[in-house]
Amino acid sequence: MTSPTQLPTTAQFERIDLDPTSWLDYAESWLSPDVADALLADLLANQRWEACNIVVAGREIPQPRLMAWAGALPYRYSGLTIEPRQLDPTLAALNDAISAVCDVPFNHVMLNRYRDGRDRVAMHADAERELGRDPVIVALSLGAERRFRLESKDKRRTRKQLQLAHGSLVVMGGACQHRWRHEIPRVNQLEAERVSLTFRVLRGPPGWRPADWTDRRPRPPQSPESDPKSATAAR
Ligand SMILES: O=C(O)CCC(=O)C(=O)O
Repeated sequence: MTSPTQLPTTAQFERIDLDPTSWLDYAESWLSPDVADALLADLLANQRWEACNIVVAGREIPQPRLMAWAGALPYRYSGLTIEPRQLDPTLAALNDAISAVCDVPFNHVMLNRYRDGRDRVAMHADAERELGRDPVIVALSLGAERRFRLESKDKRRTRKQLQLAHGSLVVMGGACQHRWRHEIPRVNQLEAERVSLTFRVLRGPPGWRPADWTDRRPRPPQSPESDPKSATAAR
């Protein structure tokens, strides 16, 4: 188990603005290489990694990666309801440290294991109602460096990308889940494994929704530097 005392409770973030309302914060070296190596070995050896199916266009297909879900509540996405396991001491220590770093009381962790470059996650947004409006979601990356690609949902389809380093944290914030999608694309000739842990605040069980939820996002406040065409296209 990774000792909680080895986990920093602050991080040096670089801010990457995606649009006037959506941003990423990236900390390339949140964990030292030694701590990141030990944590990766611990997670590979001690977590129960599951192959889960999702439903796409009415057909059940295997997800191209292994995963697990930890916290108190089940999570439902893409036709899959995944039952939770308890946060074990390693996951609880990480959850506490990353909650302190971001000043957000995370309560659930999704674990993804990309066995090699063929494993991936397709373009999607984590916009389930149970996460509430504008959820902050943080990913800790361990192991092989992989490309993180984002694409805006408006008709411009603006693209951004960054490489996620071993021991790094990336925070998706603001309207990121409502205005952008993200993916970890397949890469050729990569044999090394990668594990990512994404920390989320789940506000209720599957089907829960905030009292003020509407399926359309209110128009963002206009700022002098915002581009009016982009604000219109994003609605
Ligand atoms: O592996 C990652 O860094 C991203 C995972 C992801 O997109 C997700 O859990 O929603």
